[in-house]
Order: sequence, then C-alpha cells, then structure tokens
Amino acid sequence: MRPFRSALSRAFLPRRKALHVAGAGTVGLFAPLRSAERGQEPTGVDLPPDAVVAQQVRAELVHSWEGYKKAAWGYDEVRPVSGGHNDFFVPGQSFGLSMVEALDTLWVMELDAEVALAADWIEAHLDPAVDGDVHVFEAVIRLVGGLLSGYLCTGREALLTRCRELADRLLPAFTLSPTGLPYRYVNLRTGKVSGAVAPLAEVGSNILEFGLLSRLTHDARYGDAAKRAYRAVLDRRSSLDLLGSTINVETGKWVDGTSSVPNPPVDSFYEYLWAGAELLGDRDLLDWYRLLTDAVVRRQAEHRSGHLWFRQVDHSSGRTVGREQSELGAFYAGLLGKGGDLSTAQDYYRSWTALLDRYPLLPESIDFGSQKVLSRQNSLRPEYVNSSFDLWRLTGSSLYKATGYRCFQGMRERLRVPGGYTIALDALASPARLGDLTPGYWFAEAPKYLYLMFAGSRRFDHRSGLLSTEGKILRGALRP
Ligand code: DMJ
Repeated sequence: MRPFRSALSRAFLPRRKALHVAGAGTVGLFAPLRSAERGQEPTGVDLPPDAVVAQQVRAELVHSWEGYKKAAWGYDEVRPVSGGHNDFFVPGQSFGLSMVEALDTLWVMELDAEVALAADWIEAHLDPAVDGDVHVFEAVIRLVGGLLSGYLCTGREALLTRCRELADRLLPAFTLSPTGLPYRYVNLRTGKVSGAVAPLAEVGSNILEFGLLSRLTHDARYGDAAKRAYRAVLDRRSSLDLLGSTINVETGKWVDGTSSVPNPPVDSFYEYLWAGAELLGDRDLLDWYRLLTDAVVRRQAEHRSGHLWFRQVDHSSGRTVGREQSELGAFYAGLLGKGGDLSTAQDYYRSWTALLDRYPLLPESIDFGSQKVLSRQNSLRPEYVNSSFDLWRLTGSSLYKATGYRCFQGMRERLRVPGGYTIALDALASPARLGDLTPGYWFAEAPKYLYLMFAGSRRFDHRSGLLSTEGKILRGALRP
C-alpha cells in the first residue's frame, strides 16, 4: 500500500521539536520493548493472511449486529448478556443509535441488505424532536455524523434530511450561548438549553459534522457556529498556549484549568482541529492545531522507563498536576502522525503496545508515575486500533496491522458472548469479569478500522478517506 499523506500534511510538514524529557523510573507496569516495537518490522508475529483477518473481523461484526437485531432492534444499545437494551440519550426514548452507528460499517463490509434494513428503520422512526435533554456532543458525533456518513455511502437523501432536522434542533446550544461556546444539553422539542460547564472535547468536536453539513446544504449556520466556538476557546488560551479542561459557556471562564491532553474530557477537541483543516481546508484550524500541539508536546510529554506518556499540567503555570493516562488517549498517536510528527506518534504508540504486551485487554486508565492501574475496566474502546489504522495508512508498515490484530484478538478471546460483544468490568481478572453492554461506538469504530486495514475495501479510498472521531466516513466513500 502506498502511504497515505494528505495534501495538508504535505504542505505543512512539521517543524519537529525536541521533546522535553523528564522523569525516570523502573519498569513495573509495562513489558520491555520487543524488537518489533523498536520500529522494526515484526518478526514471528502470527498474523494470518489479510483476507483471512478481514473475514474474521467481518464475521465478528455480523455476530454483534445479529445480537443487537435479535435482542434490541429499534433501541439504542443491546445488553448482550441479559438480552436487554439501553437508552443512551433519554430514558424511555430511542434513536436506534446502534443502527446509525453501524450504517457505514455495514456498507464498507458490503452487507447491503443490512444497510437497507437499518436505513429504512432510521427514515421511518428516528424522531429528531424528542422531548428530552439530549447530550449535544454525543448527538453530533454519533447521530449527525452517522446520518451524514450514511448519506454519503448510500446516497439516500432522506438520511441527509433527517440529519439536517436534527442539527437544526441542536443549534440553540450554540446560538443561545453568550460566548458562542455550546451548552451541553438541549431539549430537542422545546429548544431549552442546559449544562453551562462544558468539557473541551464537547466544545470543539462539532466542526467536521457541522462544517460538512453546511457544505452539503449550502447553509453556513452549522459550520459558522462550530468555528465560533473554537475561536472562543483559542481566545482564552494561556500565555503558554495551553488550554484548560472545562469551561463555563456563559462567563467564558475556565472551571478546570488543567491541560489534560490527550485524555478525556479534552481529547477530540485537538483531533478536530487537524481533521477540520483537512476536510474543510480551513487554515485557521491548522494554525491552531500547530500552536496548541507544539505547546502540549513541549510541556506535557514525559519519558518513563523508555516509554512516552503525557502528564497533566496547569495550563497557566505549566506545573505538573497528574500522570494519569486514559485508554481514550491512545488515539493521539495517530493524530500526532497525521499532524506530521511521526516520530513522537510512533514513540507514543509503542508505549501503548508495551501495555498491550502486559494486558491483552487494555485497562481503561493507568498512572504512569506510580505504575498503577487506576481502572481495570475495558469498554470495547477503539482508540488503540484507531491509531494502528492511522499509522498504517501513514507508513504502510505491517507492524501496525500486527499490533492492531493483537488488540482485536484480545477482545475476541475475552469479550465475545453468544449475544455479541460486551464490556468488561474487570479486564485484568482471569477470566475477565464481564459487564452487559455493547456500546454503540463498537459498531462504528474498532471493527471498521481493522476491516479497512486488512480488506483493502473497494468502497473506501485510502488516499483521501477521512473519518470522524466516531469513525464515521466523512470523505472517501466510493459508491459503486
Ligand atoms: C467514541 O465515542 C469516540 O471515539 C469519542 O471521541 C470518544 N471515545 C469514544 C469511544 O471510546
């Protein structure tokens, strides 16, 4: 495969900065680096032929999908152990979330009868005017993004119409805010907004979906609202070019001034600067990505026992306030690579791979300072495999296929149940202590990244393709 490198990456390749390296310790939590993880091609990794892996991944996606269809059709999420279901947004109300999440994954896997079933349900039943407080960020990345990618993949106009109706009802979160920073919740029927203290990821992770919707509808309101929110945050950066974690959308004051990149609750705020620049060709977003990322790498990167992690610092003083690393932060390796800093990206990926050597199911959270696991849960999260996919596209190296496959095998061996796939409450126990939920994002992310790496799908343009933080294909769908 020819390495993917976007026009923007080529045009603005990095002024690579030396890492500020601090700290030293003994190896405790992590396995020593294997030769494959020191940057060489893997040797002795038991990786079946691509077509075999692609079929395995597709079969596992079908297994989960059938579990959802059997036990929870029409509901947001399935509880695959008990056969129950879960309302994700509003108690007693369903948006058929797993269907919206699955649409483009089913489509790239050429499961066209299933795409039609899901799209028919969505067109007939998804109500964009539910009387309930809906989480704006989750509605944008999952529903608006899912409907957009469903439209791009299938060409079904009704999906775009439903998407626009929903976005119109989400817009008051932005337009009623005195600062332009969006409120967290909006009642889709009444337009009443609530939730004035917003995490950074929620403030910024709208520009892809809203920017693209503006393009497709020739209605600038969506993209303008998202860009105004980004600008409002950038205006409030510290003299160190760092941002806090939560902000009051009415006063514009930081509530938590900790820079916790790449952990939640800030993670995709940074992802959408790069991706927004790439998808929309917006130079401001790229400049902001560079400015903020340079500061993060300079002030937060820390080497411990040969592994690179990112500590938390006060955004005004730069003082270290924590060393927690969330599994959700594993996406950052791919983002750093796409942003042009492949060396730091690969270092960070290797740290996560070393953790995977120790724990075939990655724990939800660790403290790289104390070398302790902070949360033993595994929520079927996609972030490590997301970075495998991104770095494979950038480098063409089979190392990323081998390690991504290893992560998949860990889930397949431990989290597969007769009703699909489930989260683990204790992923480190042997056997893992299982929970009872297939999160909607399972249908959107990990199986799709793996399939696209191994299948060479006829329906995805690997050179130009662009996926959202929720794995939605927003560019590069190749309609037959
Ligand atoms: C997904 O909903 C998205 O990737 C989001 O950006 C944060 N992470 C979850 C899954 O872990």
